[in-house]
Amino acid sequence: MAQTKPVVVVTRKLPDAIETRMMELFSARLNLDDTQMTRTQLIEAVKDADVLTPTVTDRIDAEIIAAAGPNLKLIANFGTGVDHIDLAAAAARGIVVTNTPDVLTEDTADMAMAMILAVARRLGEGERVLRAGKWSGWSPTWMLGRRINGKRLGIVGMGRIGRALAVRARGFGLSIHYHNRHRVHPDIEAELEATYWDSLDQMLARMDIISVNCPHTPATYHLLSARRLRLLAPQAFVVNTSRGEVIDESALTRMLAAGEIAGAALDVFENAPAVNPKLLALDNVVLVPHMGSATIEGRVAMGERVLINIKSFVDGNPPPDRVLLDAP
Ligand code: 8YV
Repeated sequence: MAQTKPVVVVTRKLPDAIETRMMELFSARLNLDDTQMTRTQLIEAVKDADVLTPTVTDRIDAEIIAAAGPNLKLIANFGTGVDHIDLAAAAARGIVVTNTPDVLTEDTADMAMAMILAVARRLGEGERVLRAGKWSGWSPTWMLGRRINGKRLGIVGMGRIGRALAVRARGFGLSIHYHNRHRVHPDIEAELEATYWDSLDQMLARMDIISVNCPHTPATYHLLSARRLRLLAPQAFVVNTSRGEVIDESALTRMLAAGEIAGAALDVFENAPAVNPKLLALDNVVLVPHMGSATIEGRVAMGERVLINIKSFVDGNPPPDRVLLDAP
């Protein structure tokens, strides 16, 4: 007897190859014009969906989860970060959540490295001057940045992306320091010649560059608080390719404006897509619109990961990328 295909609601436009496969495998409801779904549309969509595939731009909170019909058993997120999904509410309803780890590690680490270089060498500033027709020619003392080679990089969060960044940064002559909930395996530390700091405060005070690479969870909200930002040296740079919420963005902005921190490169923002106008007005910042994993290869690989998670689940097998609720 022919079985009906599970209804999969995909909230945003995905690469064509992924959408085609979605249509072949499932009864997929695609969003071909990529208009962000409203809350009302999301609430309506989860009523009869078997699977929801959201992205970072959808807030899947307790209210949306409560509106879900009895068929919704899987939220197969397109993306690694799941801070936009109320995991506890999903778990309470017996809804499994999956994400797409691994496949965006290298691209995001590339972006973090590019942003370290961009902010320290003032690429954005230089480009803005040139494009504005304000460049009057070379000068020995104009637009000087800071050398990367020989400096200390403090990585906050030594997961996959943190480690991939460390590999790159060593190639640029940076020494690697890190703070993480758990110390990484001694072999990895040895390979990266990485120095572990149990105390984030102690590490922050000693670094030339800080890169935020931990996920946003209740435990990491404003991890770089105003108090901790004040521990940074005035010549330090801050780079964030994780989530805006990990840094107290208002405090960071105030300190950048006051010259108490040398510069920042941000791919993510607390109220994205809105960006604090005071940040926009600063010259010593590189601002990128959440492009960390934005490669064609990465997006296709993320989509394939979503397909594998859904197919495994609907076939009755454990999906490979199940997200477990952190112990409180
Ligand atoms: C994704 C990201 O593009 O995967 C993540 O956590 O931050 C991004 O790079 C986005 O989340 C897609 O939903």
